[in-house]
Amino acid sequence: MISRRHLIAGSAILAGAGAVSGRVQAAAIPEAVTQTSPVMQPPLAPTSGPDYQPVVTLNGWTLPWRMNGDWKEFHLVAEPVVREFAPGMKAHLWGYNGQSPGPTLECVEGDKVRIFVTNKLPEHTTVHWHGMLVPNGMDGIGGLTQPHIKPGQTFVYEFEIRKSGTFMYHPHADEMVQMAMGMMGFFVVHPRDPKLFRVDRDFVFLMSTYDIDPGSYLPKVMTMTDFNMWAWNSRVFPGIDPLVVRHGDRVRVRIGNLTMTNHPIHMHGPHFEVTCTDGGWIKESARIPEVTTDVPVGAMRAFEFDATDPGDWAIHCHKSHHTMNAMGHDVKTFIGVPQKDLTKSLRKLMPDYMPMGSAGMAEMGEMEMPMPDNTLPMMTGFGQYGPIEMGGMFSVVKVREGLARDDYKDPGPYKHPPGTVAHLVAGDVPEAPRREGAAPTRPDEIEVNVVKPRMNHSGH
Ligand SMILES: [Cu+2]
Repeated sequence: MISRRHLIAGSAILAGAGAVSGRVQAAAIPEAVTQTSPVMQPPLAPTSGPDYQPVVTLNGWTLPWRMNGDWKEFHLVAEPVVREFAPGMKAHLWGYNGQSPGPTLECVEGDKVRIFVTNKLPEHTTVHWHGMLVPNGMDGIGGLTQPHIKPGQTFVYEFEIRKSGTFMYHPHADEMVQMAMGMMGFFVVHPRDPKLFRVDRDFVFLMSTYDIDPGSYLPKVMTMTDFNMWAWNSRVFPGIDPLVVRHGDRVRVRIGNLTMTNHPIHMHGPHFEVTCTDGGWIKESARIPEVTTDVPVGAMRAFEFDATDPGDWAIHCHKSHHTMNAMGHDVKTFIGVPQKDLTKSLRKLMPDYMPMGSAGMAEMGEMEMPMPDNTLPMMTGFGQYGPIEMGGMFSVVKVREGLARDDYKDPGPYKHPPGTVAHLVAGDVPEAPRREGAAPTRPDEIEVNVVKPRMNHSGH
């Protein structure tokens, strides 16, 4: 679904496939490649310069470039886009080159890059290269380091890349609105030495949050804390790609956080080490083994692991509200409340009132709730054993034997070896023996004693 916006006669060379030379091409703006499908595109292997293992952007893609002399040229277009968050729900966002987030930019330490930015938004914008060491005038702060890019204008940023690592790009103009609308992307810089920090698979995704009322299409840009769509690359579970990994691979996951709260990312299965922040690579002797890493606001964390154990390993934000979707955030807690009579009286006031959650909320995972159009259920997704009861920031690391080096296709559910799955046992549960004088444990046995504070008048 790549379309070519405006082909420039004779210079339509993509993906660094060859050098463009001559004065005419040097002055021309390269074509802007667009991608509108939320399907993960294959990694873009380098065709010139030092070798590297290209990254894979979950539900996204890497922007092709062209070589112009020894400059690597990219063209970003800031524009309104339609993004599908998961099948059944689309949002009207702002992004780059057809999508939110924008395409991943990939370079090598020492590259000279020239990035054209065309503004097709209804208001001005800029691009800031978050974490990158650039000349001050290339830092992209509207008003402070450059004039704003007005609608219809194209600006160019030029700098030499001084340091490898993982960076981000986003506007520094009307930031609250433009980032709430989904404007952001990844900028990955590989080390010049191909052997340094080499991995077999390298995944990237950005975290973003939106407040989109059920049944509507537009994020509420004034929202500061109470978001209802917790997204990875502007997708929510079950719309987020699995991280497909070959058994034995060394794997890196790079996660950027451009939301307004921190996200403790927890991965089941193999333990990992955080190996890189926006500020650079962490020395091996300073790495700490983890199963959860907090990704602070306005920061990036990259972690690495060896895919030692085959299986379907969950990866998710550990703030449990962040693994839920929009519908149902206002549901009241009714655990333990018999709702029959309550429902009768509430229905007099609200004919559509639906009792939920007397025994917890799990029933919502299976429920076919009547919902407005363009709305996802609060918890959803089915696995091979039943409803997964998740949403938002949740995906699966799928470690499999015998995959091809470059195979990222969803292999389907993991086939557990016989006898290795938790299972039902037959028989009655014996009553636990009660010790003499033991404290009551069942709610109906607990007596509430009100103890009045003892007043000590004696000394006064
Ligand atoms: Cu979170």
